[in-house]
Amino acid sequence: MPSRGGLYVVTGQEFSRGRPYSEVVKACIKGGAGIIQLREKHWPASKILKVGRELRQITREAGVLFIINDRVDLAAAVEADGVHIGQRDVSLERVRKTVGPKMIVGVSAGTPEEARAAELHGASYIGVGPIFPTETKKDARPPRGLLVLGDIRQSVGLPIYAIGGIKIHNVASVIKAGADGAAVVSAVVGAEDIAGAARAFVDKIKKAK
Ligand code: TZP
Ligand code: MG
Repeated sequence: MPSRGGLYVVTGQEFSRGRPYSEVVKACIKGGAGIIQLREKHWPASKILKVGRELRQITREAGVLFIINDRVDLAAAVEADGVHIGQRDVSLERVRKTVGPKMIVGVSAGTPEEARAAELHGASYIGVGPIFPTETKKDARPPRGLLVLGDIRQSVGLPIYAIGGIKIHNVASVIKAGADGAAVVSAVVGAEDIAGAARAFVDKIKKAK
C-alpha cells in the first residue's frame, strides 16, 4: 500500500447533489484526498466501466489511488489500483488468487477477528466501521464506536481506515483511537464546497496524528 492514512473518499452519486462524477472527484483530489473509491451498488457494469475509466485517468494524472467497490473484474478491466470487498462479498482468498500479489485489496472488518483473518489472507488495508451512525449505508451493521479501532490496531499491522458517520467534528477522534485515516462519503461528496471540505479533513487528520 503506497500511501498510509489520510483522507479516503468513497463516492456515491446519490449523495453528490447531482454534480458530475468527474467534477466531484477532481474537487476531492484538489482538497487533498489520497484515495478515491468508486462505490455504486446499483449501477450496471457498463456504467461502472465508463465512469471507472474516466476516474482512472483523473486519479492517475493526480497520483491518487483508485479503488473500485465489490467488482474485482471491473477493477482489473479499468486498471484500478485496487478493489474493496466486504465480509459478505466474494472471499478474500479467491480475490487475492485472481488479482495476484500486487493489486490493493481492501477488506471491511468490524471486529479484531475479522481484521486478523483479513490480514492472514492477504488484505492490503482494513476498513473499520461503521464507527458512528450513518444514513449513507442502509444495511450497515450497528455502530461499533471508537474503541474497536484500538482493539483492531492491537490486532493487525495493516493500515486502518475508519468509516461511517465521520464528520469534521469527530474525525480527530478516530485517528486518536487508532485509525491511520478516515474514509468519508457524505461529509465530502455532499458538501457544498467539496474541495474545501476535503481540505479540512486532511488538515484535521494531520493534526490528530
Ligand atoms: N461502510 C460502512 S459505513 C459506510 C460504508 C460504505 C457509509 C459511510 O458513509 P458516511 O456518509 O461517511 O457516513
Ligand atoms: Mg461489498
